[in-house]
Amino acid sequence: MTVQPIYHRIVDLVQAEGVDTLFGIPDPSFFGLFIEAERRGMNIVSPHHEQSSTHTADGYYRMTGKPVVLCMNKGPGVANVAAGASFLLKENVPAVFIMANRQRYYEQKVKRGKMQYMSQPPLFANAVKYTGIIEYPQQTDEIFQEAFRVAQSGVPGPTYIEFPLNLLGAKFDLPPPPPASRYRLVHQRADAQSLAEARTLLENAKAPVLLLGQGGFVMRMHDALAELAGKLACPILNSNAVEAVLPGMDDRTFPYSSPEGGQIAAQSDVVLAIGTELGEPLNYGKGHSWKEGNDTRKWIYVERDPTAIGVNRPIDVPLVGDLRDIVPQLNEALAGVKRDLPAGLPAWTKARDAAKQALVDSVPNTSMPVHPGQVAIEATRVLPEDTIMVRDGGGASMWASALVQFTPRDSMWSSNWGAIGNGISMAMGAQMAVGDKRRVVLLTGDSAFMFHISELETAVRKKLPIICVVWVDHAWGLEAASYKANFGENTPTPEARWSQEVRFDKTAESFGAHGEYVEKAEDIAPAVERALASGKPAVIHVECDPMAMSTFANVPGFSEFRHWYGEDDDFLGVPGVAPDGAAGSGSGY
Ligand SMILES: Cc1ncc(C[n+]2csc(CCOP(=O)(O)OP(=O)(O)O)c2C)c(N)n1
Ligand SMILES: [Mg+2]
Repeated sequence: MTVQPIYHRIVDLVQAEGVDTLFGIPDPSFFGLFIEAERRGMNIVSPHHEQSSTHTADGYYRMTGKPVVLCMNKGPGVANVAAGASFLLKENVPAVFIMANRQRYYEQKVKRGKMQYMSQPPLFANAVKYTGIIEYPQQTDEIFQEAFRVAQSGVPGPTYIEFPLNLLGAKFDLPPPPPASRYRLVHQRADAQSLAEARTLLENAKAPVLLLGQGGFVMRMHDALAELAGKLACPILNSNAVEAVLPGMDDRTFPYSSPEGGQIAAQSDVVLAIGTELGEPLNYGKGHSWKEGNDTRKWIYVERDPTAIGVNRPIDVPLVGDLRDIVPQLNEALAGVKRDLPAGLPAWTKARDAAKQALVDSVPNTSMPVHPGQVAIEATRVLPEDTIMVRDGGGASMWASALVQFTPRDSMWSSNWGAIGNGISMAMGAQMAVGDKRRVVLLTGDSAFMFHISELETAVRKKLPIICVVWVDHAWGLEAASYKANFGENTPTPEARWSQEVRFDKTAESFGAHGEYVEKAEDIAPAVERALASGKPAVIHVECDPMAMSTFANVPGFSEFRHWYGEDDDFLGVPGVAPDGAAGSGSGY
């Protein structure tokens, strides 16, 4: 045993969880930690705003399935990350925040004017699953272990450790920390009886369906899930969180929010739901497309959190546990089950592909002004097949989703929180996770891109060659559309539009990234190819038709999007349809 300072002990504790990266801005509370972490070969990633580090951590998590650790500077730094903590809670990211603060002495100090001091935990009261303040050095191990335990139990989410300055001098003389399996549940398997019931239901099902959420992808279970889908020989419905398709499952995967997806849901008699919270956008598994047959349809639900069972809808067979354990269990339980793909599958696949082709054909292919749909088609047709897709923004993001020209194996966006502005940072996190093995594309609206545009410097510094395709209408386009939908075509649209002067290609170049400026549709693909070849972070500024970007007309998926807020006919999540003539009846958000 050797005497070690507290910050070495903290590195030991996070390494016991397999963490290899720390996110945060340097600060006296963390100097010793960062120096020791870097000495041990860990990656330290400093953002230009605390909030954006949560999005980078999120992107990294979604491509590794491993918990993330963020170190926040006392006072204003911690306060700046409050929005990011909410984001991680809503997006189910197991993040451990190490929040610096001044000495605990200040907590009860009555005198006014405390510089960089605030009682911090109340800021996070609704955003973290656990708060531990290290009052005494000997509590360090147990508080860290509890933070990792809670972050990764049940629905994953953020936890909060307060690390006051008075601890910096603490020294330890302890054996190395134990592996995670000694202090928390690292495997959570389903019970044998429920597995047997699941097998019976699936074996006897006439029209089973596999309903996939983002969880299976985040947990890197692509291959085991593909094996399961193969055994079940059934269609796969992707929740709205997912645009990725399991390897080899292209012919049988459908978005839930599509005509074919709706038909598949309606005719199904057994649903196996994995990695989804069965939330509003899935109409709780009982409204909208599920309505038909709801009384007799059986549900098998793989879910870590026992308190989620039966909440959004009744569940016939709960498989409570970690999908990383349960999917292999299901594969084993289904050994010997022989099923044939449904006879109707080719017709659905054909209809799905024909609808996409019809959508492609409906996009005006004029050279100028560039139609937003054209950006999606031209930018994504030249990307490598294994590109990771990140989406951000309003209308741009919807066009991108509907018209992407390759089949992503991994995709991400703020599907639960419905936030914008996280794109650049999230793309960087995804790129960090895959190194130089795969490329990451960010398909984004211009306003969303501006939130954390300073992170282009981080992308350059950390050598993260993300490709950012920016739909530029110099506007909050979807909000302009919403003004019109609510107040008529000729309505004023206060603050929906901003400067025509902005040039993202030049901004990119000023940060040392690759920049492209495009005004004509035929120039998009060559610009993306040059960006890929540059090997640098790249920004492709595409000037888009501002008219096409400020209307809901023809925005793909918009009519389905209106159903995303709960059960059928709900209006903004409130039971009941919109009152006649109510503001907002023209738009569902
Ligand atoms: C953090 C956050 N702020 C605001 C919104 C509401 N919002 C959704 S889309 C949108 C407009 C986005 O504009 P842009 O990124 O330029 O995309 P466009 O619609 O122009 O394609 C806004 C303000 C949100 N979802 N999240
Ligand atoms: Mg815009």
